Amino acid sequence: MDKKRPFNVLITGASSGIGRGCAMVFAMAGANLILLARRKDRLEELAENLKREFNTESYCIECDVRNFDEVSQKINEIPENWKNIDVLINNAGLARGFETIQEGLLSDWEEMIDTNIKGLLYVFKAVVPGMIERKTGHIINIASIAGREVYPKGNVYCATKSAVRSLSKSFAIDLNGTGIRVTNIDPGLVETEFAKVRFHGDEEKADNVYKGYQPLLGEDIGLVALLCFQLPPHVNIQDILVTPTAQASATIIAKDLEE
Ligand code: NDP
Ligand code: 8X3
Repeated sequence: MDKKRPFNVLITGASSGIGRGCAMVFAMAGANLILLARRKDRLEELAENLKREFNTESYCIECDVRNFDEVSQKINEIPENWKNIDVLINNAGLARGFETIQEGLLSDWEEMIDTNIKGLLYVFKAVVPGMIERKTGHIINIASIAGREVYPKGNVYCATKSAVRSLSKSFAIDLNGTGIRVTNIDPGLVETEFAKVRFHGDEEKADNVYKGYQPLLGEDIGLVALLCFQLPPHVNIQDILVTPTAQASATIIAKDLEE
């Protein structure tokens, strides 16, 4: 694409962590941002900061991706000058609970399946027809190393991320010939609010996940996403695994926990 033309990037889950990091990196690259999450106050604060720092224009959408009618209505309401979405970063998601499968809570399973799989599909359904019509666009799905490797107590979360990985491949196959690029990014450990959400707000347990090594930051995933987007239009990175240097696999992490 002509990099001088302002480009529009829709980021789901932009109120925190990886989504926020993507917003910062794409703002630095000159994007107009469509920021979507449930916590609109956070989106507006981010938009203000990005306006001040990079003169970025943002359009904030308060939306729960689990509700298709809401997703569809809010995306339809995007003003005309924002409607041509060049990049969709499907990032909103969560792990909830960390129990063996036999001890898991039905409500946690439903929340993960509804957000990580159905929510991603709902946003896809609302955004992608425009890309098909314009014969251009880039869909970047944030899956996880957890979609490649199942680890103890990862069960339903791993299954949802495996589904995202599988959907990324389906998007690529079924959209082949439309001019749309599809990239699946599988991050390893990224220090965000992810662990706090997984442990139902237990800060101590959450902090321990990121102790003793340098985890990735949300912005690191933003940089990877931007790199994929900025390659020439005939080049597509389909699938990428990004880990901290200290992480070799989902469960092998070199930690220095000595005081
Ligand atoms: P955070 O908890 O920091 O951010 C999650 C984001 O998702 C928030 O902006 C949240 O916004 C949004 N979100 C959650 N549920 C909904 C919903 N129902 N509707 C709309 N937005 C929602 O975690 P991360 O940044 O780490 O997670 C982002 C993605 O990255 C997730 O898909 C996660 O699975 C994936 N990931 C994370 C890794 C990590 O180690 N942190 C590694 C690999 C993948 P709000 O609450 O305001 O709605
Ligand atoms: C988040 C990373 O390893 O906690 O997807 O599953 S992990």
